[in-house]
Amino acid sequence: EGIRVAILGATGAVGTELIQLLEERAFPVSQLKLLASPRSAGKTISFRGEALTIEAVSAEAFQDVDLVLASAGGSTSKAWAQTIVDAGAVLVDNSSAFRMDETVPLIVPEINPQAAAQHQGIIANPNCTTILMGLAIFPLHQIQPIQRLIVATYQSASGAGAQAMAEVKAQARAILNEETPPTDAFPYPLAFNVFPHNSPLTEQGYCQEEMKMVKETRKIFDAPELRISATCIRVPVLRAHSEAINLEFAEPFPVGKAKEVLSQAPGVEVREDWENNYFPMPNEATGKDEVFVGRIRQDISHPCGLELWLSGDQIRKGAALNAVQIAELLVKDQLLPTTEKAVSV
Ligand code: A2P
Ligand code: 11C
Repeated sequence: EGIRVAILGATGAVGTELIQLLEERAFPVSQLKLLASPRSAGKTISFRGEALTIEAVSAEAFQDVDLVLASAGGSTSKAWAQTIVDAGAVLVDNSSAFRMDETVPLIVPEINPQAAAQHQGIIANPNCTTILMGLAIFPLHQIQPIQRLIVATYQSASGAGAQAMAEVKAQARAILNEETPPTDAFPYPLAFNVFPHNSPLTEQGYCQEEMKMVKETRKIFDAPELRISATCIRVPVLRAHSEAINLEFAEPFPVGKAKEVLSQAPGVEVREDWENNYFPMPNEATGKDEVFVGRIRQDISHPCGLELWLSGDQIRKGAALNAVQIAELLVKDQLLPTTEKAVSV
């Protein structure tokens, strides 16, 4: 009894975290299949003290599986989604492939868990920057609808995958040794540098990462007209993203009220010590489940404006943890094919 789970992209930055989270959170796994590219076939990864062998992804691998957690890139998800659904499994997909598809719920469990019930075999996990921002601003949006939102991100290397994380370290070593830094995963050296997110640019001059923050937030909040402008920047941090957010409301939003609301918001921890100028930092958010929010202050340029700052682990709440929480929601609400067997989390 339990859920038969497959992880597609099991060797990646998010995939390895998914495996750990299933174990840590005691997800009711009855069988775990680890899938990746043929390059990884035969390697082993430990789960609950047992060494599991990685298989190359194939159609047969999805037979007798109830739930697939995928984080192997958009093209891999697109290539296998129909096979997974036809095999009767539910796909929780971390890629951008299906997020804006009208038939696919896009879910942050603290924000729109109700949308899961509409699934037709695929549920999408939002982009990391969208998830982290959503957790911090949705509780405020529920008190007073946000009129306009300006955000700048400070995104870690982990968003570009495990190889990119290794590359930043190699770049730092090379630069310290006065050698040429490698640039295979990234277009430019990230160590000792920052650069605008290198996803393809759209006609309006925003990159795709920035447009994901716009479109995905509107979909998750069910606020299709919400005015959002984002600037996404890569910084030489290994695995937690930070964001500077400016919110505009129709009426002033008292800072004290915002702090009170956020201190009770699920998945959020307010962390600010104004006397010591101590606020959220990515190195302290690393490995944590919460999104840390601080520097909550009145915008001096607008009476109805609020400023805030956050840091959150990109691989955990920004990706793997949110996906596992979606899986837990599917079990709780009996939205998986096998949940008639009454498994509880
Ligand atoms: P592999 O390690 O065999 O290449 P990251 O986001 O950290 O770069 O990880 C990407 C994940 O997606 C890895 O587990 C990688 O497996 C997997 N992957 C990449 N391309 C494919 C593919 N064509 N088929 C299956 N898995 C893939
Ligand atoms: C980054 N968020 O930090 C991106 C990568 O749509 O899932 C993940 C892209 C996505 O670069």
